[in-house]
Amino acid sequence: GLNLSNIQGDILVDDPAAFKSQLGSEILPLITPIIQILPDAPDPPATIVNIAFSQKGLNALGIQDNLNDADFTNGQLSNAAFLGDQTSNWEPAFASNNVHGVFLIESDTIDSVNAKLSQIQTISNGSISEVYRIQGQARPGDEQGHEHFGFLDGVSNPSLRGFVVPALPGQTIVDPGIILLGEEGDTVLERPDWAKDGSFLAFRQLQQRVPEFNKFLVDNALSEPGLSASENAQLLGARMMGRWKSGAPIDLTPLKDDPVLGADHNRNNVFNFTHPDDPNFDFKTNQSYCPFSAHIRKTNPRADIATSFKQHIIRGGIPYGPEVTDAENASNSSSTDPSLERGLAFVAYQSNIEQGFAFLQHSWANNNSFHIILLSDAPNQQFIANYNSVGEDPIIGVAPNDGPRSPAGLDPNNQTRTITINEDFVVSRGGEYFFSPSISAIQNTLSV
Ligand code: N7H
Repeated sequence: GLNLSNIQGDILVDDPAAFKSQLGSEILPLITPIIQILPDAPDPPATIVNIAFSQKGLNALGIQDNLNDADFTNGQLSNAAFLGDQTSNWEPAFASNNVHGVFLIESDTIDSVNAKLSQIQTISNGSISEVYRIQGQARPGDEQGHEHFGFLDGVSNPSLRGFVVPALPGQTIVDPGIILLGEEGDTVLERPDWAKDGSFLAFRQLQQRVPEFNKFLVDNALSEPGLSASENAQLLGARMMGRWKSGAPIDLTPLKDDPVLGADHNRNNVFNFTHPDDPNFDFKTNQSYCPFSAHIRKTNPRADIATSFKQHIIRGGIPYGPEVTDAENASNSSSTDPSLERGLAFVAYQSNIEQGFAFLQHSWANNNSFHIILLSDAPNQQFIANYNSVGEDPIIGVAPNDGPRSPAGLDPNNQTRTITINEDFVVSRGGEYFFSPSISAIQNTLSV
């Protein structure tokens, strides 16, 4: 399946007894196990239905067990300040902190998604109510698979050791317990038995201000000799991201895009920023290939950390909202019309939210100095260099008090220069933390 359309329906459980019995009988056969939902899964079904519950939702179902994840237990609203969010931008459904669960429905067409949704509505017969819905949609034509800024997404995700399919060249292999609870490598030992093979789903509605992003690239175009003004604007965007729009990593092709490389899954992750073949290249100081602040280097520092690390997530988001309109393009600004909001319906799976999504956002993306962050459980896992004043992630980073961001290293010819970014290109509209259970947990625990 291609799973180009997607609906996320956030629900409230109004009649727990009725819902639990429907969950165990008619809803259960519709649910796709989490292992088949992970992006690398070999044979995803044509229509995927995932169900996940917030802590409030587990409480509503009468589940007393503690899953031992403080971020999950407290909910995403309590984590908002830590993540750098302005809760004034949050969707009321998330800001009111009363979502019990979420259905994620994905398929090739919106018609099949809607058909599955009405099937669930018929089954539930009023036992649950929908409090919020986001409709994801792949972008049209050649932009399919690309997010709203125009970059190919879903290029790099870790693979689970011993699970799913063999890793691709350059793909990070992690212990399955980094993503699935109760598996080898889960850093939290006390989990209820039924939680095994479930995963925490961090959902975020991330608005993207596309005309503003494009204008920023033009206004701050780099000055690489031999490139046109528009190529220099694209170069800036690629250095902010760490990849070109095609997905080609700038660490392998620093000055121009290479769409063949971008599309080649056997090559597009074969890099780790170190360039061992070049004896004159010191990756601890030289940002000529990839800035330390680039989005993909901030969120997955690869060889910048001397040993393997646990701060990994599996992403499975999809764009939402319409294409940029001519009027928005002409004015270089996003419309305030809510029906024209666009962005990424961001989904990250991990077994430990504080070590996964929240760590990447808070301690790496939002952190001005990408250095000597002792990774919680292993004091020897340090960054090998002191990357001082690297600046925030230019895509998703948030500076203190939402002030200007100042990533360094974006200009390959003047690597200590910082480029000030006075506005946010990505605005968090909030979200929630959910637990996506295994099929047997639904069958034997959540529905009884
Ligand atoms: Fe990012 N983008 O399209 O601009 N991201 N991201 N992300 N991101 C990645 O490697 C994007 C966000 C990660 O292993 C690519 O698949 C956008 C958050 C991680 O090399 C692109 C938004 C967090 C990786 C984007 C957004 C992350 C990654 C390259 C918000 C975590 C893999 C394609 C609207 C806190 C890094 C790819 C690696 C890659 C974009 C959000 C994390 C193009 C638009 C909130 C771990």
